[in-house]
Amino acid sequence: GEAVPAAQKGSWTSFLKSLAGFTGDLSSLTAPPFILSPTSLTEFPAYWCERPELFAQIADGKTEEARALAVLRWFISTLKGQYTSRNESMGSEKKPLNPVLGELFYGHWPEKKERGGKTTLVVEQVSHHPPITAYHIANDAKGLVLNGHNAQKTSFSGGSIIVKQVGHAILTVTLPSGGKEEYLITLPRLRIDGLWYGSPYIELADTSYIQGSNGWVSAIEYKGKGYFSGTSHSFKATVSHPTRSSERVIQGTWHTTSTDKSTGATFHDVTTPKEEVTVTPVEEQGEWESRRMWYGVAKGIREGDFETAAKEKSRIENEQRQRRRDEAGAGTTWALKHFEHILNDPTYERLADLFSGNPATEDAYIYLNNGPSM
Ligand code: 0T9
Repeated sequence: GEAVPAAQKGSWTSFLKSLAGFTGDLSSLTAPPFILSPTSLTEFPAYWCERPELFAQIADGKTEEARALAVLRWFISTLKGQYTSRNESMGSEKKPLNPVLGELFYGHWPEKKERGGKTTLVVEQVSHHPPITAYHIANDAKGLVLNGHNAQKTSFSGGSIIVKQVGHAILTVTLPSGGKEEYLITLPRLRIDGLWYGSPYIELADTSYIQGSNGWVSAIEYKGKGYFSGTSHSFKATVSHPTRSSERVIQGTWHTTSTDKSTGATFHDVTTPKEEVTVTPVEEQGEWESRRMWYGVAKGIREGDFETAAKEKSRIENEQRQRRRDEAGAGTTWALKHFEHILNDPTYERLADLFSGNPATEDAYIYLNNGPSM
């Protein structure tokens, strides 16, 4: 394909061949330089809050229904960033840097009147094999906390990479009355297409759910070209409550706009600019912070100096291997810094039960409330 530099065609073809019949941890496969991204997966949870106003507005909903709709609006509005922003910034989907165990990413969105207060982000890589990323996002002034973790199960089918997202997020809303609402957010399935031509892009598939403790549930169905509206990135969400006879239907494309079918009003609109997370300059970061840790690799990738990038990457990986050997020798294990791993999440269980969510239980990473002051 045209997107593949002539000198890398052979290695791209062998990469695609190694994908066929592959199941497991894709991040560990060696890919040709042109497809490498200088950004680590620990940065991805920032996509949850690049429209901090929409996040803050969840707390302003006066009724349970209004809040459930605000949660859905914020969620849908994150999808463009989560799944198309590499295409916009780098020309196609790219292979992110594979985080090391203990890697950290901190950031915030500054305080503004429209969002009540500042929004903070704490991310930690809590597992390397398989890669698992835990995150905590909070807007304290608004009483909003999003806590979640992410892993992927990948397979290859019909020329595409199929990614099942493992993990979930819980959004907790503390109301001015002191009451508490929780929302369980499950994640869509991904298909990575365009591989043959060396210009991968993501399409979403199947259904994801947002189940509120107040009974409101959104089922979001994703379709690509040729369904609902005939265009890619289409979705149809139904918002319902067990005691209501009618349901609300929202339909549109998640990377542009959607309409509330019951009122005809625009439901979400992400054609306006988003706001990237604010991060401490790399020179002031600690050695476990993502941009500092990967500085040399990222610089090499950005400048086309792949020899330096590869050398720096080997140095980081060897250091990690040595650390694991030392731990094995001393009979110790790596201690997480900001999260505690629990094997069964009672909040997940309670909320998944309300919509027959599958599986019945999941593990989770509980935030230890010890992030840096930002
Ligand atoms: C959570 C998101 C996730 C992470 C990425 C599949 C993928 C790693 C996981 C699911 C975020 O909230 C949303 C967006 C993009 C997802 C990535 C896209 C991708 O390609 C990678 C995988 C591991 C690869 O790097 C595949 C090889 C590559 C050559 C294809 C571009």
